[in-house]
Amino acid sequence: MQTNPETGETGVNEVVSIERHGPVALVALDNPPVNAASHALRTGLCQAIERLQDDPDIAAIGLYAKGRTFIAGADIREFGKPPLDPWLPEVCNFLENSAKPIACILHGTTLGGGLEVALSCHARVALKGTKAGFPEVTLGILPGAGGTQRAPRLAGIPAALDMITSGRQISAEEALKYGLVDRLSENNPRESALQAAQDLIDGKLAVRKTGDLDVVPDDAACQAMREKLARSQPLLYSPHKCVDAVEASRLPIAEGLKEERRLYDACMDSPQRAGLIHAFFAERAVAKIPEAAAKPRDIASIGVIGGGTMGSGIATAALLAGFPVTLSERDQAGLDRGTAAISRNLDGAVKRGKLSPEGREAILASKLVTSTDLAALSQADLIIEAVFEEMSVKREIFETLDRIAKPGAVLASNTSYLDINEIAAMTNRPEDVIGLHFFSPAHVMRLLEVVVAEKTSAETVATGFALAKALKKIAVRSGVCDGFIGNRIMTFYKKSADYMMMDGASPEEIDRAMTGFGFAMGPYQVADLAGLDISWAANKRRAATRPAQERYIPIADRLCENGWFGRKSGQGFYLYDSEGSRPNPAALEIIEEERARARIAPRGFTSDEIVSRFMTAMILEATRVLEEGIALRPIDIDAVFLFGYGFPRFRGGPMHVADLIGARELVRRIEDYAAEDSYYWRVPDLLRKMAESGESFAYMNDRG
Ligand code: 3H9
Repeated sequence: MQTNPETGETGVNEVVSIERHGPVALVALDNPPVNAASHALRTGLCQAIERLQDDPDIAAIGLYAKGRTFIAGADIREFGKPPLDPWLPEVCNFLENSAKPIACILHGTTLGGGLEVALSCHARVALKGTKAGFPEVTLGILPGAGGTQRAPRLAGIPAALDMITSGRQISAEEALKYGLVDRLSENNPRESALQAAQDLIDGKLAVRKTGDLDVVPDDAACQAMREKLARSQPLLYSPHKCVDAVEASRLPIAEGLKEERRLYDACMDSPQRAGLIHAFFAERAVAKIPEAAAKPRDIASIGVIGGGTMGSGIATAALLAGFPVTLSERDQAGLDRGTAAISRNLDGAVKRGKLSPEGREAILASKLVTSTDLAALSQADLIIEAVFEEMSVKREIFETLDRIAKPGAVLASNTSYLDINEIAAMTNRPEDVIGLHFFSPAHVMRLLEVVVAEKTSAETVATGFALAKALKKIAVRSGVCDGFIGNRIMTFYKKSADYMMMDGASPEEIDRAMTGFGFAMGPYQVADLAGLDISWAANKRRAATRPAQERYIPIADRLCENGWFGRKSGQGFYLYDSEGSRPNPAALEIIEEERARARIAPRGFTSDEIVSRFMTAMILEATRVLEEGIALRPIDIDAVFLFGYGFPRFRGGPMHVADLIGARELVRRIEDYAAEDSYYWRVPDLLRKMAESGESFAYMNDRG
């Protein structure tokens, strides 16, 4: 390999180089964007260290990374593929056994395998601002390159348990406090590496082999963590294995590493690992849109119209991200309600530690402006309408905005189902009009559906995505249809639950089956929380256009007729009081009455059947959404449900689940259910084609 005359670096391979400075050798890693420990990085690192072992001129090695971070973990893209030697655990052991002491410099986000590499070196220096952690548990695995054995040796079992089971990132200062690093530095990575290696030689930094250190066993801490996880994460697999692995650190290092490997392999084989890694990539894949190359417009100020739950939530999200916001309402009373809601939302942010009390005061004093006159929005760069879901109301607003908004302002509607093409046509600038569909509470939920109408310009779409990024939300591109991606699919699968309820399953049984599957809440708990009156209004609106063949279940409407709107009125499918919630006997009576009226002899449903029907319905409509081009790829639908609908992350999303079930089996189920209702249960063409060709949704993601 050649030496670069300018830097003095000798390349070992395309991502690793060596630079000599007297008795110090610097080994630099350069594998953008995050220096993931890919096969090339592992090979190059081992070759570099090996080359220096017998070099009589070298007394110590400084290991650092170029770019924004030290190694951010194993290369996740290699997971699930045949392993390529050397494995990261072997690399770590090799580093630990190096005859030449190695000082490692942590910077950026030193995560997972990156932290494990660091812990295998003989001394560690963290740059100020470094974040370190073991996020493996969030991917359904555990630190499998010695992290579960070396972290307890340096930081003790309680700290290691906390970090490894939570995936929490700690600061450089915390890492120092725990003993995971030996000192902090304010220098750059290369200079810090040079200094640290020289200090190893001069005895200013102690040379320690982590594997040689003793662990203080702590059975009580392990037991307490097991009990905590059994309560908080009963469905997850890997957190429990993390505890087993950390507990094994009481063994001699070689035996502990063997046990770690066994547990790591078990996690790797679990379907939860595949689901969680799919979710990791889903979060990032959604940004790859046809408009990605367009330049977003500058957004310096935001206007929000409507101070109800959604409008105040959107305003809060924008304020928390640092935008000045002008809130507009019809009258002063509306503005007062909106301002009070924003102020409560900010209180919540203070309580959750997301905002300081002074920050809250500063926002309310200088970032929020209110007005009953829409003209106050004339200078806003982006205006989001979040008023009553009625086309005539929207018309009034968008015609006014067309007159008063400055040229180039993005005009957005937060409508949940109305036609954005129709809204865009109310203006003379349809290219600036877009749907920005937030999820309630808008300052908390991460999903933002960016609804692209026929004439929306690429710059406007790119601006929607840029806004989402600024608000730390996950934007998913959706085409125009009733309910867009999420609500359209939800409206459909919710009917499958209603049919089961009518045919014999209780709301509680259905909710229990779906929370057992991993949903945060079951469909009737969600309905009660959202307010049954919302779907009651939608049902009434849709009644005129409801196809004659569609089976209609009037149970929720009957609850509403009694004034039972769910949680907010104290009862719905459940009764709510100070002791919590329990099934509402009056609702069960109404269910019985409706069954009798429809001459249905109720039958039992197992949890498996409930989950099967619910998931099949969800996948069925999701396939139609894909077929119609409303969603770009299957993975976009997964992201919508993961980040907007409480879909269990470890299951990866509905389309990931669909691939696990298989198209052929899904077709078989739909045809089976169609024997009772051939209107609702119809096989989408795409699914039938997939069943015939053997193609998967994952294949469509890869194809883009
Ligand atoms: C592990 O280490 C296992 C070991 O214990 C045991 C092994 C035996 N691999 O997030 P960003 C890509 S498990 C491959 O947008 P940010 C990412 O997909 C691993 N690719 O940037 C994206 O690509 P694209 C433990 C990765 O600044 C690009 O890099 N480590 C990896 O917002 C930029 O990412 C983790 O779980 C990876 N490890 O955030 C850390 N990481 O541009 C996972 C990122 O094509 N990573 N990419 O879409 C993160 O948390 C964030 O990416 C990070 C940067 C905080 C590093």
